[in-house]
Amino acid sequence: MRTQVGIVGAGPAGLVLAHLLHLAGIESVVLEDRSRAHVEGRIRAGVLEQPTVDLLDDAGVSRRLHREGLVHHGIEIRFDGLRHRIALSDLTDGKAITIYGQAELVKDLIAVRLDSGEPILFEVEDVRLAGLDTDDPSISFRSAGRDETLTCDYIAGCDGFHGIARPSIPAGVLRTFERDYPFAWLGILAAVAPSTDELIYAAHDRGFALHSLRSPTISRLYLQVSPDEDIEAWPDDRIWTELRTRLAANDGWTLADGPVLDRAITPLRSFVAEPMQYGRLFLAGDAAHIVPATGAKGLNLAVSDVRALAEAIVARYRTGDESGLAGYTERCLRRVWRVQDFSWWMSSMLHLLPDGDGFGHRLQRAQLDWLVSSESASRSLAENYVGLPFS
Ligand code: FAS
Ligand code: PHB
Repeated sequence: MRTQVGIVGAGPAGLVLAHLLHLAGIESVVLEDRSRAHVEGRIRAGVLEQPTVDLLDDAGVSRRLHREGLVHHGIEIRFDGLRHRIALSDLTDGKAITIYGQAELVKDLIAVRLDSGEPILFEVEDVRLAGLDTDDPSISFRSAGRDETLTCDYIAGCDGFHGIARPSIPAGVLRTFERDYPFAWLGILAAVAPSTDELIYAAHDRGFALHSLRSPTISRLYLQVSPDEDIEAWPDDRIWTELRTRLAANDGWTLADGPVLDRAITPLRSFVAEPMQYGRLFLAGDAAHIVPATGAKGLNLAVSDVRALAEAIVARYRTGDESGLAGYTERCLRRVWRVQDFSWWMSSMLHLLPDGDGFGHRLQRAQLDWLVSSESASRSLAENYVGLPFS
């Protein structure tokens, strides 16, 4: 098999990249090791930044997103029983976020890929990369019981944090940066109408809680738990009781509960691998970096990476200009580290942290008080939350 760009992974990064290259007339093959049903069924992110929605509009894959997505113009920060709205759109000249489950976006992108007739192979096995520092890199894998080799000009490692692309880079090349947070998120999807029109981020003495949503009948909520928490220790009624406590407001607001459709505990971490490339291999999305979900950035950062990668690859094929490929890491890292800083700040401000003498807790309250009382502080959050313009 031969193609121009071999793409490992059919998550948001791989699928958006494949579509952007297709629109530019560049061939690619997408290799995914899970089944289509599994990939389309993974419950993960839910918030799309304005630049992400704009890119999906330009790429012609946003019709269902606009039909079913929920446009939000603000978020709420809740602490000490008080409710504070951050007016995102008022503070950012009309930018907004769109609530649209990652699983729905992946379904749309897979459908577009299949309609294009371009190859996407599911349930491939034993994917290995070779020749990354040559002009003829290749991907070997097994598909339908047959050993295959895909030769290509470039390889995009879009296979997530646990994929094989990043580990394929020889030892000593990468420098990695990591922070493991002393907490995780217990996330649920529940068949109950959301008790709020906009996201609620709550800082509580028992821990952080987040009320998000997916549709007028489906709610998405999260609880801060310890990193080694056992999900079996959290039956539905305990989850709802804890959410009710942490999200409580002093104006009589109530939280409706309902059947839990999906539940999972996700550790929170910050991770960056530099450089995001080696020879003809380019890393994008979670393969290169992880951010704590507090800032709702993981999926959006994956999209911004592949926008830059697609632009660089298209320039190379159209004009022979390889500067975009050479500058890929530097261009992506500017946004990666801005998003890391924002996500770390949101996480550190809102979560209950180990704090011997209460100094840290008082700093958190001072940050929250400043955030909700200063327009410039609120604007700073709003600009980062709706998504900074692509470079
Ligand atoms: P992905 O991990 O989405 O996709 C990688 C793909 O590569 C997967 O389909 C995988 O099956 C495939 N793959 C892996 N190894 C392979 C191999 N060897 N060969 C072929 N294919 C291979 N972000 C938010 O903004 N908000 C959230 O609430 C949020 N919640 C999350 C919950 C969980 C449990 C996880 C793990 C992540 C969450 N994220 C969240 C972050 C998440 O949305 C990622 O940022 C986003 O999926 C990144 O997309 P990709 O880089 O495409 O990686
Ligand atoms: C979600 O809806 O899944 C979501 C929203 C905001 C976050 C993280 C996750 O910060």
